[in-house]
This record gives sequence, structure tokens and C-alpha cells, in this order.
Amino acid sequence: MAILQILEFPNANLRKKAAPVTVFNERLSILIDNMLETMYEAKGIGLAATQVNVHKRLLVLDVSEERDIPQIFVNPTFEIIKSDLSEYDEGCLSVPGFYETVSRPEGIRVKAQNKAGENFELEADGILSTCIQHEIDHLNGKLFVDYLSALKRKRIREKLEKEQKQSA
Ligand code: GNR
Ligand code: NI
Repeated sequence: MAILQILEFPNANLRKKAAPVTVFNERLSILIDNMLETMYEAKGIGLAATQVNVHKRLLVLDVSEERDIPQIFVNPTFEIIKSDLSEYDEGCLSVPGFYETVSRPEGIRVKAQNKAGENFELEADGILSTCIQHEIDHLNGKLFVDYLSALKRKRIREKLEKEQKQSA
């Protein structure tokens, strides 16, 4: 397995719209394993392929306490089934060090495929719903900072650009 490099805001590749996965093969399976390893190593609860510069509609997550229940969603879509907004303090591995409150619809029904290409559906609320919506946003080129004010987003961008220059 391998740890993949995670793109950081404001990298332009984070704005790409991911394309559907059409081939379910060993290469996809290896990518999924590497994304899971990368997510666990970074102590994230989710990771979208976009964040590792692979522009395919694929995400992994693990919202379990013990960090032992990986979930994989290929070509995920969702519909809102409870539109009341729920607030979470969101963070993002592509926006390291920043946490801000974001409101999203509370309940969703998700349709996706597994790594063999088989369809499945589930209903989600709470942190699972928030995380899936956050990850699907990534696949559409959207980041949680887009829900914040332009001023907050600019402050975050400038701080991260400075850090990125120093570590380069
Ligand atoms: O690790 C993560 N934590 C988190 C917390 C609240 C809402 C969403 C998330 S997802 C994030 C990992 C990440 O950046 N996924 O894209
Ligand atoms: Ni994220």
C-alpha cells in the first residue's frame, strides 16, 4: 500500500469535476486501498479521490469510533430526505488547520456502487450524512470554505499560501 499526497487549497486541481468510474478492476481496488491508508494515516474521517489528484467519482470514509469500519462509495449520488439543516464544525485534509461551522441538509439517501460495481443504497444522518455531502462536494470541485464568507475564505487562502511557500 502507499500513502498518497493530498492536494491543499487553493490548488486549482481541487476545482476539477470528477468523471464517473467505468472500469472496476485491480487498479481501482489498489487506488481504494491507497486512499484508505492515506485517510487513516492523516486521521481524516473521509477522503475523496479529487484530494489525491485522481479525478474519478470515488470516495472512502470511516466515521466509526474505533476507526475499523471503512466504507467505499463509487459513483455516489444522493437525495435529501430530511431538509432540516444540521450544523457541524467541518475540517478538511485539503484545508489543514481550519475548522468552521457549515450547515447541510440533515438526512440523505445515497446511491452508489461498491468496488465490484454492484449497486447499493443507504440512508444517512448525523456525521455520516455531513461527511458524504462534504466528499461529494469534492468530486464536484467544491470545498467547505466555499460556504464561508469571502473574507474568511481569503484569510484561509493567504495563511495556507504562506505555509505552502515556507514548506516548499
Ligand atoms: O477528516 C475530516 N473531518 C471532517 C469533519 C467534519 C466534516 C467533514 C469532515 S471530512 C474531513 C476529511 C476530508 O477532508 N475529507 O474530504
Ligand atoms: Ni475534505
